[in-house]
Amino acid sequence: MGLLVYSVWLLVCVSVSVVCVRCEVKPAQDCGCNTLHTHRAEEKEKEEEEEDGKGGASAQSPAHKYSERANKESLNKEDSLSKLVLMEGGWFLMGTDDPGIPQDGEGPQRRVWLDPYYIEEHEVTNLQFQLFTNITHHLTEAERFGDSFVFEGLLSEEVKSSLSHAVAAAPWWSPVKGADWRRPEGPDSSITRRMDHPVLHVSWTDAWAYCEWAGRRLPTEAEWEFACRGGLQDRLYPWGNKLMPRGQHYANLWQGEFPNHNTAEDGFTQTSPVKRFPANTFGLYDMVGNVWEWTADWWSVHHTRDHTHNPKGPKTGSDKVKKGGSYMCHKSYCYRYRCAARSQNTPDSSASNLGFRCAADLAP
Ligand SMILES: *[C@@H]1O[C@H](CO)[C@@H](O)[C@H](O)[C@H]1NC(C)=O
Ligand SMILES: [Ca+2]
Ligand SMILES: [Ca+2]
Repeated sequence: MGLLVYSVWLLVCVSVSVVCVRCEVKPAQDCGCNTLHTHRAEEKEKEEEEEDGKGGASAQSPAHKYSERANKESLNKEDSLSKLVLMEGGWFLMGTDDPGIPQDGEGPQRRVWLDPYYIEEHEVTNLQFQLFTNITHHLTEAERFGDSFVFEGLLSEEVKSSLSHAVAAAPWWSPVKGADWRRPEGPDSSITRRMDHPVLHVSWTDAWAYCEWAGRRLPTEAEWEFACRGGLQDRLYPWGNKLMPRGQHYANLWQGEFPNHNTAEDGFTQTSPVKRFPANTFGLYDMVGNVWEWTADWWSVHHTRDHTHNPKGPKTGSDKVKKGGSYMCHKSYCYRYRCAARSQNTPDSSASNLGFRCAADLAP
């Protein structure tokens, strides 16, 4: 049964209380990483109307309350933001002519020019996101919608027994009520001992809001991939072509048999603290593995060999590109922990293996 299930790809559309699942037969590798599509626009409109009636979220916090809270902040914004690493840009080869997963649009390999830019050295952490929400009162989409996708292997028996609908064709993903960035495995979980781990359950929109607050922005897919490659040409991983040089783990991935047995040979069954694995030669951590990372670009699988300057992806679309794979990726079903690999989700999707890092422009 389990094996059959891997060969099925699905599109999950969550609207008010209806879940529709569309299944198509696709290669086994395509399962698991990119299946969380949610269409929540209607819900959002409804909530916005309700909020308008109440006067909006920001109007609920008077100025004196804001400054009171600001004084108690254990960190200030400048100290909390990640170190930016300068990427010098120039020409590089994006994508690959030897795609691990051709239908993801990994190819063809093409020459891309990038102007210099900055990128954060690690994924945005729970601590950083907490400061952002403390100051801005930003409510994530998972909090607004009241649920988010959690990998079932991480759920307590109690939460599992309360699940109303598991996703039939990908039983390891469950929409869990009350799961959000503060409670990554649902209401009975917390991030207290994970403040230096990457924040989870943030939608593209949430990630965008954080970067904007930080005076930064999300990287384009090209910028993310340039950063991932660390100056190496035509290599699979940020450190080269060998997954485990000298027998060492270079990224937080899945070892064992997905989805039932994670040996955690790399030390982690779930996320790891950022910067726990070696940096690439650019000084960037966890570019592959740990959590998937949102990029600014809309998704398309159609690329040409044309040389491009600072490409920003399609003008519009329905899904955003995410890069790098996660602690749930194993070669058997999700060979996406490579720099050229890519996947997609709708901008309002959130899950227990998806986060982000910001980029920034050079001062003019
Ligand atoms: C956010 O606010 C809470 C409650 O006041 C506080 O305990 C926490 O330390 C703050 N977080 C940061 C990162 O400043
Ligand atoms: Ca691991
Ligand atoms: Ca990552």
